[in-house]
Amino acid sequence: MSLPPLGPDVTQEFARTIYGRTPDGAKLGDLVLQSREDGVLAGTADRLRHRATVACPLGNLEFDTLLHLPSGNDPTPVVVILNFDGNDETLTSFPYEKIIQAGYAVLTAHYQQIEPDDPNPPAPGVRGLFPAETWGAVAAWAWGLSRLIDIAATVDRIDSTNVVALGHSRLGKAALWAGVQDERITVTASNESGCCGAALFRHPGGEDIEAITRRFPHWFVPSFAQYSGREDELPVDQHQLLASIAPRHVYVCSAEDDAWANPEAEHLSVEAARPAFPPNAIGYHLRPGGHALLEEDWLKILAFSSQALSQ
Ligand code: GTR
Repeated sequence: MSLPPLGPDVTQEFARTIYGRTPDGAKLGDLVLQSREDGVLAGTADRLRHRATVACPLGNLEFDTLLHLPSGNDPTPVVVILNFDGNDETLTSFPYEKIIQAGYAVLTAHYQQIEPDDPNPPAPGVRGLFPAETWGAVAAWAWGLSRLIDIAATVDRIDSTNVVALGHSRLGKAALWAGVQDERITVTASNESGCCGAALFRHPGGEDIEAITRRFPHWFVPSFAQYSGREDELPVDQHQLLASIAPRHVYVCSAEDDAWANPEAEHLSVEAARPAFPPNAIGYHLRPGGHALLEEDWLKILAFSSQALSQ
């Protein structure tokens, strides 16, 4: 396998070929508190729900956020993460108690409130609110992570200089693209992000460009599909995406039974990117089991992040 070399910044090349450019020019407008509850174990955290309005060039995007904030006066680092099934579902799927114990706030929103995951969406998402941009849904979700950081920056008890951007699977792809573009992200973490995430295109196995662009044409710029079956001709590969985040921190998670996300290609990508990073600034784990964001993944990501943030 011969990989394109690490070297000059190839962010523009990733934007042109795969994701599209994530535009600037949106401003957080209203952030309206909907409710405040005792969250997790009573007394250890607050749970706040907000309705956010972001002014975009062609109109407003509105979405709901859910924030878990450890009690106390000390500013805490924050994990920003888009979720798959709505904010309330995270109350059972995210290990909030352990996350709070580890000293992190978590700010989340439902990814489809940012951009529908649909090649022919019934109603447009944020991509319909910017004129004349060509960007795929992955780039739109990355935009959503950046808006969560804008929101986190308005909360006194959040240390918004210490931001972990995390995503699972398709949202892991979005977390990586956000990590490349938004320098406020201290640690970028992708969980089983696979093809167009952390995995090398040039290491065969799992999902490939033909499969991903056939099933999910809306995730990328339309011209990306021309590389179906022509992985070797792509001007970039994903170790360069990881390296574009350096010298900031990156953590990649794989699962042994998740062949579709090609754990070996994710690991090789991390190793190929490693020379771009300061010592210990890129981390990786491979755990047993299949495709899911488990408590074990969270805890390993947070352990890595705590070490990174203390440097
Ligand atoms: C799969 C897709 C992957 C991955 C996954 C997910 O169907 O082929 O690229 O993103 O969905 O998001 O769960």
